[in-house]
Amino acid sequence: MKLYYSPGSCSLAVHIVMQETEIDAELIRVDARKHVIEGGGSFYDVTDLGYVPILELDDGSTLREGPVIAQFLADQRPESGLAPTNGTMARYRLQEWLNFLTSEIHKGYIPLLYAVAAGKYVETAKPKLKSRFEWIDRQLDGRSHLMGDSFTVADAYLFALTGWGKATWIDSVYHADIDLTPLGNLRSWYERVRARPCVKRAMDLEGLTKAV
Ligand SMILES: N[C@@H](CCC(=O)N[C@@H](CS)C(=O)NCC(=O)O)C(=O)O
Repeated sequence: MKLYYSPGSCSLAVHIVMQETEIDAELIRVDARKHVIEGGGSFYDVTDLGYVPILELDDGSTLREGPVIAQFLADQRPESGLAPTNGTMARYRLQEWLNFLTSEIHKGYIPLLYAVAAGKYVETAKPKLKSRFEWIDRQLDGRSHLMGDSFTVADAYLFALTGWGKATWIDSVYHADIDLTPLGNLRSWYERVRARPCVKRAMDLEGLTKAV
């Protein structure tokens, strides 16, 4: 298998899941802005959509969309507990989180990340994204992870997306102008996830670890 990724982007979530499941895949770095594969080649030859993450399976076919790839990997190692069994209510709860993260948070960042081009739209997009993060912060009250006691692929996804915000406790590569500092539950959760050996390994491999 091959994972096409771009450091610190949403593909970090899939990379974390890969480390957690101990699934072996070749990591292929992509410049997601230029759509160029490290070492040469156009990323458009891999996917005409031009975005990471892309998982190439051993038969040469590709799977796209981060939340789907993450669930696919988790289902290869059900014993990891990273995703509840298919068909259970808990699985739909996980998908509820993943869909929320992909539509309300991931894509909510876009106008902030492209602030100059986005112009005034930022003024409405930013409070909405902030309020979504505040909502997540409330969900994390008294909970160690999004789904309850254990780490799932939804935590991996939120971890990657939180990394695009601003706070002293975040290892950011993208710096969207959204201050997550006041969100104490989010911070505790972030630090808990950040301390997982597999998360650390994925971050080290992507060169994201803060120098201390
Ligand atoms: N719907 C896709 C979106 C992936 C996505 O937005 N990837 C970004 C990095 S976070 C990217 O590669 N952008 C480059 C581009 O769209 O040209 C998913 O959820 O996996």
